[in-house]
Order: sequence, then structure tokens, then C-alpha cells
Amino acid sequence: MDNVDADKNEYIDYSDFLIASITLERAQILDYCKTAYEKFFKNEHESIEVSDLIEILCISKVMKPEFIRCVIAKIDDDDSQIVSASEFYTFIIDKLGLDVGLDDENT
Ligand SMILES: [Ca+2]
Repeated sequence: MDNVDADKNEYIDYSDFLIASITLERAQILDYCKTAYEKFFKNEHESIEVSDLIEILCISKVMKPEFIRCVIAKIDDDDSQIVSASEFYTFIIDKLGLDVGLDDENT
């Protein structure tokens, strides 16, 4: 647990814990972003049709279809029924309030 004790005071206080969990979440979110790109946007137009995206996400059964539709409608900013990679990542960064530093993800 050494890496959780950020200020090296030998105690893991609540803020250390929060920082650790946020870091973990960011790493996971970046991972999801990469997976999402491979899955949904690695094509000529770097985009996916809303209906296809709903279908794929419903197969996993992690979220309710109504919830998926609602979120995707928000991601599809211009209401084109096509989610582009930029719409997708803009949504993640804006709505989740993330400062993930996508440019240096390989460092
Ligand atoms: Ca769109």
C-alpha cells in the first residue's frame, strides 16, 4: 500500500485514498477510451451509427437499454444519428469533467 500514502506520513488518510482512487479511475477510463476506439471508431469515418452503438452496448447487458439510448443521444451532439470519435471523446472529457491528458497517454 506504499503507493497510496502520497504524502509519506505513514498514514493513509482519506485524501490519499481519494487521490489513489481517482488515479485508478483515470487509468481505467483511458483504457475504456482505447478499447472504445478499437471497437467503435477504427473505421474510415471514425464514427458509428447510433443504432449500431446501441446494439453493441445492449449485448453486454451492463446497462439498461433506456439508459444507453439516453446517454448516446447526449453524446450525439449534432443529432445526426451518428456518433463520431470526436463527439464521443468530447462527451467523456466535458461531461465527466476529466483532465486526462490524452496527448501524453503513452508516457
Ligand atoms: Ca453526431
